[in-house]
Order: sequence, then C-alpha cells, then structure tokens
Amino acid sequence: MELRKVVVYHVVMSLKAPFETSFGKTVDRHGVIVEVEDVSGEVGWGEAPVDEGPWYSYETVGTTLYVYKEFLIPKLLMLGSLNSPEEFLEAVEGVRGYRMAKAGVEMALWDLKARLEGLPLYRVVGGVRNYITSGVSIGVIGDEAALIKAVSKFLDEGYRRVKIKIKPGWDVRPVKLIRKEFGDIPLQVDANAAYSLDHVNIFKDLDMHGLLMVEQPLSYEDLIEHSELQSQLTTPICLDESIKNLHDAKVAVRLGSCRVVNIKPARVGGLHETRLIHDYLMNAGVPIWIGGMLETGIGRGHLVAAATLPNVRYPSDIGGSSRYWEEDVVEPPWIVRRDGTISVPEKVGIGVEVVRERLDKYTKTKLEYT
Ligand code: OSB
Ligand code: MG
Repeated sequence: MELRKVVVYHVVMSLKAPFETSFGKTVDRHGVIVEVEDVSGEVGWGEAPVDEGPWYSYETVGTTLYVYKEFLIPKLLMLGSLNSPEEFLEAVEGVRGYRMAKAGVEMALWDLKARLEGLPLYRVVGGVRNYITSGVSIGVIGDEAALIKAVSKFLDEGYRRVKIKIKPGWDVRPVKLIRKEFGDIPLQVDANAAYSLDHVNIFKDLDMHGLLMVEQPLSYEDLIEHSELQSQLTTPICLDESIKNLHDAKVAVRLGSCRVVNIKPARVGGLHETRLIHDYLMNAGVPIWIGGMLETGIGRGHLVAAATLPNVRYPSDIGGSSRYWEEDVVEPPWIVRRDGTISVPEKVGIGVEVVRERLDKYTKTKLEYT
C-alpha cells in the first residue's frame, strides 16, 4: 500500500430512535469516518465511533480530529509505502492512548489491504464463518409498555438475544418484566459502569433471573472489584469498558474479573489488537462476542468481519442498518435475516460500498491530507 491521500469526515446522523444508556442519551450520533487512498486509486474505509463528549470513552470527535491532524496522519503519510496495518500501529506507538482514533485509521488500512488483495476482509483477518449471529442492544426505555413493544419487535425480526441497558433505579424491574412477558429468552443486561460494590444486592437479585451475562457493572477503570463481584455471582460478568488492550484482558483473566469479554474493535485500537485479545482469550477458555458503538455501515463492516473469528461464541451487538438509520451510508445495507443472522459478504474488503452523496449529506466537516 502506498497512500496518496487521507480524508477524514466528521459525520452526524440522526438515529431512528434515541438510544439511552446510564451515561446519557444519544439522538444524533456523531462519528469520524476515515478514507485512505492508495496511489492505484483504490480506497479503504474505517470509522472511529467517537461521541461528541467524553461519556463512554475519553475520546471525542474533537480529540480525534486533533490527534489525526497533529500526530496520526502525518506519521501515516510519512511511512510512504506499507505492507500491513501493523506498520501504522508501530509508527504511532509513541502516541499513548487514543485507541479509537488509531482504530479508525487502522481499520481503513485493513479494508484497503483486503481490496488490494482482492479478498473479503473477514478472510484477511482469519474469520471462519460466512454468517454471524445478531443480538439487539436496547437502550433504557422507562415506559414499560414501550419496552415490551420494543423487545417484541426485535424478537419478531429474528434477533437471537436481547440486551437491555440498566442503571440504578432501572434494573431488576425491567428484567422481571421481560421474563414475565417473554419467558426464557436469551437475555442480558449492560450497566455501562453505573454501579459500585455497595450495590451487590442488586446483582444478587439479578443473579436469580438466568441472565446470559451482566455487562460492565462496575467502574470503567476497574478490574479488581469486578473480580470480587464475580466471585459472588453465578451469572458471568462480561467486561466492555474495562478491557482496552491485551494487557487488560490478561489481568482480567488472572484476577477472575469476568467470564466473557465484549471486544469492540474501536475500543481496543483496531483489528490487530482485537485478534491479539481474541487469541489470548481463546487459549484461556474465555468466550467473546463483538460489541458495537452504533456504527454506520462502514464501521459495521469491520464488526461483521471481527465476528467471524472462531472464539466469538455469543450473539454480537451488530444490528442491521435499519435498526439504527432511515438510510445508511453504504450499499447494500446490512440486513439481519429472519433467523437472526447476517450473511458475511464474499465481496472484497468490508463487502459494501460507500454511497458518497449520502456520506457528504451527513458530513459536517471534511478534512483532506496529502
Ligand atoms: O456499552 O455496548 C455498549 C452503544 C454506544 C456505547 C456503548 C454501548 C453501546 C451499545 C450499542 O450497547 C450496540 C450497538 O451498536 O447496537
Ligand atoms: Mg457495553
């Protein structure tokens, strides 16, 4: 690969319905799209699913555009030609953190590499299946009738499991409600770090409801208290925010902080780190699944490729385009079939094409680097 241009798009897209978590409510979803262009004219696409503010992560649209301009893109363009996305990661090793920003570029390079090789991305990263299974992540819906309606709709559409967001004051009640209404469906909850060990009784109560897992109950920086909590629960704890890299995964396994990991390629710095964590956890006997960040069809392509890895043993938070958008920025849109699976494209790269007029329509700022 020899790059001649990098284009960065700050996009804003309205979600079909607001998405509420313990850290806030998203109506308009911000993000940063990265396009890398090879001297041959071929392009690759990536996405840094950063928010407007530092809620899920400290990284924001503002910090991402800044580290791109000042550090990451100059270092990328200085490389001249590169054989693999890993060479970019080595070149920016001196930049601490900013994993989502790095991931946006790194994944664009994976897409480009796959396209130049004429291969689908999932094969390039070592995927082993031609379909993935989808779960749905439902935000906090405080109105009980509306929550039931939403769960019912997604189950009808085929989603293989339901995850609901919880927060203090809204946890055991919605779980009981869903169990009463839908029986023994595959169900899990995600607290997005909203609780402390003072809430242990809430988790003991949740433990009675046969949940598949409880995602990120405690602090986004914690591993030790999760291990204390896990030792008191039958339900597996799944870590999301607390696992930012391979090292965190190793510590979590040694401490017994969780029994499942949600890997978000963007959170851990891209597909290279995703594979390192994946391989380590597979050896350690800890199953994973792929989490999402309300990505556009571009980031979704990378999620789908990651979900074809062998140790992905639960449904992933990868909905179809229509779960999020009236109109996605790619064609064809991502589709969850009636059996709750998404077919993994055999076309090159992420397997979908960006519709430039649509991308432009949602772009607030476009920056070109040569
Ligand atoms: O914690 O998994 C999370 C969305 C934004 C930020 C954090 C999370 C989520 C989701 C949505 O749960 C998953 C999806 O993309 O559908
Ligand atoms: Mg989560």
